[in-house]
Amino acid sequence: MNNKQHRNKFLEVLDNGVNRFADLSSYFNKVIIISHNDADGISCLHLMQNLLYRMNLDYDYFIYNRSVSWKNYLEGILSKRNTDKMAYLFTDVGSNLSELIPIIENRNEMFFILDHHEVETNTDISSHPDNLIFVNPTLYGFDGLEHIAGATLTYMFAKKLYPQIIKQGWLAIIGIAGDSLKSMDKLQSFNKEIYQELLAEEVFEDQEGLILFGSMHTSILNGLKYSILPFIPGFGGESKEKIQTFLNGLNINPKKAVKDLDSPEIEQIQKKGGFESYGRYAILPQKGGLLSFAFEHALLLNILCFKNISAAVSIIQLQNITRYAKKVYSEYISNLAQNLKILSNELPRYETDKAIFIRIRDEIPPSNWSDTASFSTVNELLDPYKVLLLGGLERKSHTIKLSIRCTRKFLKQNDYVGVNKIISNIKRELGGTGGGHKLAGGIRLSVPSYKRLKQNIEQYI
Ligand SMILES: [Mn+2]
Repeated sequence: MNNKQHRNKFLEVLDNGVNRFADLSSYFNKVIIISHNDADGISCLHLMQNLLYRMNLDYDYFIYNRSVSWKNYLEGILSKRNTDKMAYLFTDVGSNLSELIPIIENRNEMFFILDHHEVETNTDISSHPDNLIFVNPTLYGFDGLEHIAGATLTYMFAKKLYPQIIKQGWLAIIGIAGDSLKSMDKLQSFNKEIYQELLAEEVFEDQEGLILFGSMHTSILNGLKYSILPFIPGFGGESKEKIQTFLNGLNINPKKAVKDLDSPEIEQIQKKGGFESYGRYAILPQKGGLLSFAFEHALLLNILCFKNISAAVSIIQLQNITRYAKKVYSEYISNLAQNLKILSNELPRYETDKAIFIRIRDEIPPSNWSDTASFSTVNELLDPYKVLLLGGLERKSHTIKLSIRCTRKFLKQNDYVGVNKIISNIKRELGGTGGGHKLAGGIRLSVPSYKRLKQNIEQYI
């Protein structure tokens, strides 16, 4: 693991993909885009739609949410005509090559896959079918989360075919903000390069200040209460009165917008509040309100992707948020802040050397377990050197549903044995269903299996 980055090799593969697409494009009757159901994926989709429109290509799109196998999913999408005059263009999805190659092999269409998710290990990359162009920077030592978002990759591809796509570069900024979960001064590699390139082109604005992601668009009072990155213990999910008293004590108007705070105020808030959160963030000046803040815009898309996918696909083109989206967003953010507070203060836990079990009864509704687990890990609310297993009894199936999360610190300390590996170890011994990625996944277990897991967790890590 941790390969040296083969930058030139990757750029060569990208160029080759671009050239193949350019050569064949006048021959294609139609291109079908398939993208991921998250902010990054929706940003990729719009970049591609823009590109194909400019190239005068007819196109259609589908969103893949990974709840079904590629075989079942593509059955409903692949055209019966099976003609080489069509192309499929995957963005931010498509690295499950052991599932996809057997399908692609039997087709006449061209398949272009631009993805930044890790490729399943048991696939032989050297023996791709001829009709597959596979561009994935993780094969050349880049990290899909830290170095290159799906939208960064898609933007790089599109720009080589149509340089004026730079005007749509704000879409890449949304993808980067949504996938990296960091302030923009911490970007690395291609994410950083593209960010700086687009900034120089004045496609968006970069600002510096107090970072309260999730609530950058609101007042400092709401910002402290509803910030989810960082989640600030002592403020997050606390009462308005408590936060108001704190701000009044500093002579800061609680209604002052987060973005309007001056340096002395920001310094005071951090010093007296006992936290540090200062950095850079991206603003999309052509949009208003919440949508003008790249992180919040991306988070809204992520939320809508689960609630109402067509609202997600359409809102990215709007200048202002709809009333419906605003309601969905504020409900989500206030629930999450509340749940993170409950998780850090109230829930009993069972800890071993390498794991933390948190059993939820009625404190947090099951639909929120997964995001609560994710953001508690991203914020390191618990020991980052332990894997988190959070969940409880799911009444309808009478099984224990667990969200499993770990940090990069944990991966480094444990020979890169991540959540997906732990889940397959558990399944082999204890049964159950589930899966995931290095940092996040989930499993359903019978109650007796869960008890055994709790007793012997170390042997699965
Ligand atoms: Mn992505």
